[in-house]
Amino acid sequence: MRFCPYSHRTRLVLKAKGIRHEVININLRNKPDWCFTKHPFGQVPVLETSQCQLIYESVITCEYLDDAYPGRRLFPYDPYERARQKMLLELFCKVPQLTKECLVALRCGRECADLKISLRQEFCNLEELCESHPNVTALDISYEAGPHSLCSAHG
Ligand SMILES: N[C@@H](CCC(=O)N[C@@H](CS)C(=O)NCC(=O)O)C(=O)O
Repeated sequence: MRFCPYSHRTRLVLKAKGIRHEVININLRNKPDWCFTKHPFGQVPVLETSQCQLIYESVITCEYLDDAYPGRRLFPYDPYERARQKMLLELFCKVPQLTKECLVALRCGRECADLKISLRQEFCNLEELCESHPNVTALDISYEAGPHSLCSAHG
C-alpha cells in the first residue's frame, strides 16, 4: 500500500540506512492470497530478506533493519534507552491510525476537522517531548511517517 504510515516507517529506515530493496505494494481492499503467507492477517508492512525470512510489525521491522545493517545507528545501544524509545512509540501509537483516518476522509472528501485537531494535539505533545532529544532517532523517523504520508498524498 502506497500511503500506509506503518509501511512508511519501514521505508524511512531503509532510506536512512541506504539499504537496497524492492517495494511491492498490494491492494488492501483486494488482497492477493499470497500476502497471507507473508503475514498472518495479511497486513503491511512485511520485510522479506534474501534468505526468505519474514519480519512484520513496523517497529519490529525498523529495529530489525537497524540491527541487521551497518551504517547510521537509529535505535540506541543502551537497553534502557532502547526500551524508553519503544515506550514512547507506544505512547504515540494513535498517530498512524489518526493519519490513516484523516487520509481516507480527505480522499473521500469527508469532513475531518476533529481528526486534524486530534492529530495536531498528538504532534504538539510529541514535539514537546522531542525538544529534550537533540539527536535524530528512530522515534523521530518513525513519526515523520504520519505527516509525510499526508504530504505525499495531498501535495
Ligand atoms: N501494528 C501494525 C499495523 C499495520 C497496519 O495496520 N497496516 C495496515 C495498512 S496502513 C493494514 O495492513 N491494513 C489491512 C488490514 O488490517 O487488513 C504495524 O505497526 O505494522
